[in-house]
Amino acid sequence: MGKNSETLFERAKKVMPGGVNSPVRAFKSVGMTPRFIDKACGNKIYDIEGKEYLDYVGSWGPMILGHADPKVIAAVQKRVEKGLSFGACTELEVELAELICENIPHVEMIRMVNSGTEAVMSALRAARGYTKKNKIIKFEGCYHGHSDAMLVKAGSGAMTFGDPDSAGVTKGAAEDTLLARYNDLASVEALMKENKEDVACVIVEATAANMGVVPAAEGFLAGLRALCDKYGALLIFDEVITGFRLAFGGAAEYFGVTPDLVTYGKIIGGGMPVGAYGGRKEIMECVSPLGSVYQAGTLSGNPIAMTAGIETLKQLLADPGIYDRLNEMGAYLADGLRQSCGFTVNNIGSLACMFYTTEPVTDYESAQKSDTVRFSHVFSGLLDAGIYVAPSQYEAMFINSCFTRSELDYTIETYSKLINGVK
Ligand code: KE4
Repeated sequence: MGKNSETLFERAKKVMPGGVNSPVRAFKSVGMTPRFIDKACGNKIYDIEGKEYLDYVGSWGPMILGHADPKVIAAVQKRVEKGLSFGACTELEVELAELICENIPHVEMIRMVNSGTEAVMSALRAARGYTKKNKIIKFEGCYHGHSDAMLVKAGSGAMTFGDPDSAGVTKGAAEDTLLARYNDLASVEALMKENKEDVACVIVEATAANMGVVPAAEGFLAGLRALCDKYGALLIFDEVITGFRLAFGGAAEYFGVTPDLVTYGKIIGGGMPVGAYGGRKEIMECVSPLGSVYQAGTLSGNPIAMTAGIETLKQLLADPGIYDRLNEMGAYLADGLRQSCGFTVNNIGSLACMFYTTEPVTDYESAQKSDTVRFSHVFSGLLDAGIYVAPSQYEAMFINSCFTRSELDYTIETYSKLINGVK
């Protein structure tokens, strides 16, 4: 019998928890068998049976240039001939760090790691080490990877599976994590007043994209900046999704608000495992071996991953118009879906998300008003029509630079048929 997603998934479930290496991929919230992907090119992915899909996941954000970008592939192919990993210093990690520090003013120094989770975990440790304070403020529905302190009312998969607090996270690991409401500055100030001067930092997705897409409201980020200055806390922008996507300088550039620290992932690696954290020099200088905040990684700064990241960021820097094009496509798709389907569609830049509610969605609570059963029906119909979106309501649609207007129109028409047809 030929290989197909069903047989592969049965094999996978025998040897990996839930048959996957990351929960959201299991298609559990839509009650379907996940598609096993064989290859991808541009904005298309192909499953193991050769079916083609328009890809609005793009590996959850990294593939802003499209899959298998020829220049990225060529650079990686050339580099692998020199060896895969040395566990030693290389010129490539310096080049990627310089590319970022020279083009993003608020990143004076940066440390490469291997995932967004590691970037966030390390940035929080640096913030606590630098400020000598303990409490962290995060926002309900925001997801910052799976380090213990962040798995409290997290978004993304945690929200999808309805277990906002993960098993295995001890009370001690979570008790210094304080929860505020997204887009609600009063909820932040209340926590800061309650915890006196013990708040090390506020960490925020500068546009939430793990409870579906929920842009920062007017003045929200500037308000966080002011509160952090008032109470002596650091402001951390988690730009794992928004970094190099909303603008080269990410949400910080897009909104014009300067964080003290920033975390990156996804696009910085061009599809290879890379995360990073960086920011003000005086803070980053507290990181080992210079300072007392320990953090390390065998494959951090891996030469192949650095190569993919360098080539990706170089193309973004060489084509600043890409952001206008991406943002225009995002707005076009969102307007088309809004007008033809009548549901709430949030959009910022090349991120979009339809919620199956007609109410505004501005935070964790309102995001949960979406009819996820309706979501599942439409998801299944989209897949049949060759359109691959995230298998969860609480994710984003990612548009990459390879999309065409006619593909966006096809997507809008398909959504409209599925929704208007299923009324
Ligand atoms: P990773 O450890 O998955 O590289 O990054 C964690 C992370 C941190 N911060 C933000 C804002 C993120 O969105 C993420 C990870 N994003 C999810 C998608 N919502 C990754 C997909 C998955 O978990 O499989």
